[in-house]
Amino acid sequence: MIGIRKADLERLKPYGDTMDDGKTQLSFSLPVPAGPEAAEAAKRLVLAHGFADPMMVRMEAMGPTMSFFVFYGAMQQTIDYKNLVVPKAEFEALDMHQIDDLIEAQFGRRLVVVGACPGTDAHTVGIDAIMNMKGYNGHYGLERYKMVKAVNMGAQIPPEALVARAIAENADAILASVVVTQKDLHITTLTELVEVMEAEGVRDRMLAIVGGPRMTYDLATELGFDAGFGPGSYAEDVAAYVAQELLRRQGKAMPVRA
Ligand code: B12
Repeated sequence: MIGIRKADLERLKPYGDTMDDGKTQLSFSLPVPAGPEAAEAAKRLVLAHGFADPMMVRMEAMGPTMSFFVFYGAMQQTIDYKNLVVPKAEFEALDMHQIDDLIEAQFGRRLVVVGACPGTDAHTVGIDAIMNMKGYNGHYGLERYKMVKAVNMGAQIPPEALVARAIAENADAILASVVVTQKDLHITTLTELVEVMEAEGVRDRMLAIVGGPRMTYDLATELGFDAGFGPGSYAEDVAAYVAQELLRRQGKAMPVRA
């Protein structure tokens, strides 16, 4: 068991095998042949980045003109973890049964969510992980929830079609999944989605939520969404958020659980 003191949290740095050793693994390639000069250049680059005690643990030739390195070094910078403030979706974590019970007790009806990969994005695995019955990584998807009606429109859905379906279903929330971020394509698509919601007069009527591997809460809210979910999120995260956020908007507090 690692003893963490308050002072450690104010000056947090990576942990290798002892507190505060700062040990970090770095890997990179250089566009020069592997050899003593490449190794020295790599070491100096690691030092120049402020890592102490650079140790090369691997140098591999990647063809005649490229070299690949793995280094260990001791990071000198620290972060004040104790006073870190990170904007994020605020909700109490609940499991599927607790969420179903909460919805049944507080809303007395199924909540409706309509999801899709908007625009040209063809990556369905993320939205399926959240919505499909079988879910992902041992976490059931929204289709499995007794008190959620989950409509998954799939990939490459124009924002207009997604909003039209959400209106037709009288949805409580729109769930968008964006994976491709090349040339900021996701920004264009998500901005369009919010604009369509506003043009249809439904932006205030339903939650707008976006997820994806490069999505953050900050970026999502900056683009006009209510919340953003990144890698490692599961159906219960978004379902707990949706139910609790809708309750908050009705001026109701999250009931204290026994
Ligand atoms: C599978 C895959 C494909 C498949 C997709 C098949 C399918 N039906 O989905 C195919 C082959 C079609 C494909 C195509 C392309 N791909 Co691709 N693909 C991948 C790959 C290997 C895996 C993606 C994946 O399935 N991840 C698993 C899921 C579960 O993770 P996830 O999406 O992050 O979802 C989780 C969270 O983000 C979150 N989440 C996601 N969505 C949502 C939504 C909500 C509401 C919430 C709450 C949470 C949430 O919850 C999920 C579970 O925790 C990645 C590389 C990689 N290893 O990640 C490249 C990758 C995503 N692809 C990439 C690219 C470039 C493309 C193409 C443009 C390639 C090309 N030149 O044609 C095309 C794009 C086609 C298009 N129009 O979109 C790039 C994207 C780079 C970028 N940043 O823009 C990647 C990163 C590969 C790379 N390193 O270059 N791809």
